[in-house]
Amino acid sequence: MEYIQTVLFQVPASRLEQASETGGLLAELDGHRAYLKQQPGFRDLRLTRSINNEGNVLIVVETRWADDESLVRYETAEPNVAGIIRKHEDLLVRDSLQVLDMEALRTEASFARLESAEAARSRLVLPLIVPLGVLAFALLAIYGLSRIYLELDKGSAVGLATGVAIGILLIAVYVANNPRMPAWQVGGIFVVVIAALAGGTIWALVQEDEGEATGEPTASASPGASPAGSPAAGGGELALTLGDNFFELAGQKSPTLSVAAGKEATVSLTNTGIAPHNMHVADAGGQYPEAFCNPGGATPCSDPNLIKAGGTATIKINLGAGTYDFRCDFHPLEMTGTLEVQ
Ligand SMILES: [Cu+2]
Repeated sequence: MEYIQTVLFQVPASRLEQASETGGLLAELDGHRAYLKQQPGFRDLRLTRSINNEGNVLIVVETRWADDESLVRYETAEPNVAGIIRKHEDLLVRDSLQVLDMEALRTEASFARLESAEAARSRLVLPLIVPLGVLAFALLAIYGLSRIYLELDKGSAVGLATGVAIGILLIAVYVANNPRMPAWQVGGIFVVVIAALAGGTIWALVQEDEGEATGEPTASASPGASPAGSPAAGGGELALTLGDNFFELAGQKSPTLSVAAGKEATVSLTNTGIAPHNMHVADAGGQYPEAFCNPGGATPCSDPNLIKAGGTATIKINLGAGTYDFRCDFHPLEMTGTLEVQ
């Protein structure tokens, strides 16, 4: 820290010329510079003057020192500024001499140190925070969106995906047209997007939990509810399990299910897997007129036509005698079975 000695004194304007002449006070102070420069810890000498209200010239002599020992050593030995001025006391306004020792709180050098410390901090923190933030955002987006899509039926999922795509497009168009976006707008967009993602993810997780809670009792109840595997001759209830990715009837995968002809049979379905499934019966020619079936459509279809993980559904079958294929529309190649109507 810097130490400063400030010596103030006043000279009547009428005597200024006398002070300025060769060998005068001001000349002697100028000459003192050479001596000061040789003193340890000396940094700077400044002489300033101004005229005050009484018409006197106020002169300020400032010497700057690297430490207080240097200043004290200088002050306590001759020659020094105060001593030189006292020799010319007859020139001065009476009692106008003042000597102040001051300690600098802040100097340009210390400001520069403060700033560079701040800059170093931000140089260290920014390259860490930005990639970590982007990574966290990407993970949230991937995890959140996948959870949300799993909870939605097909139509809503397509709607949401379209909405997300349009949203990204709108933001991109806006940013392209406003290259100098203020920071609060950038931050605002991020906050809204992250809030929507987090909200959607929480909603999806809650839905999932509820699905599990309601799914479990039904899943354990269904095996007892019907004599699985036996033909429902009287149009009674049958139960079929939907796993990842197979139909199962009494421990048999890709099973053959039998129902009576010309009567409505209701088959209850339980999704014990993680993926969504459904059940879609082909027409007599082995064709699926709809790629994705609808209850009440051309051929029998589970209601709902998307059975979430842990969810249950029913399918009503009322067909003429014959053998029909059925499948899951989500996994049409691997997830199939045969329906015998007798
Ligand atoms: Cu499936």
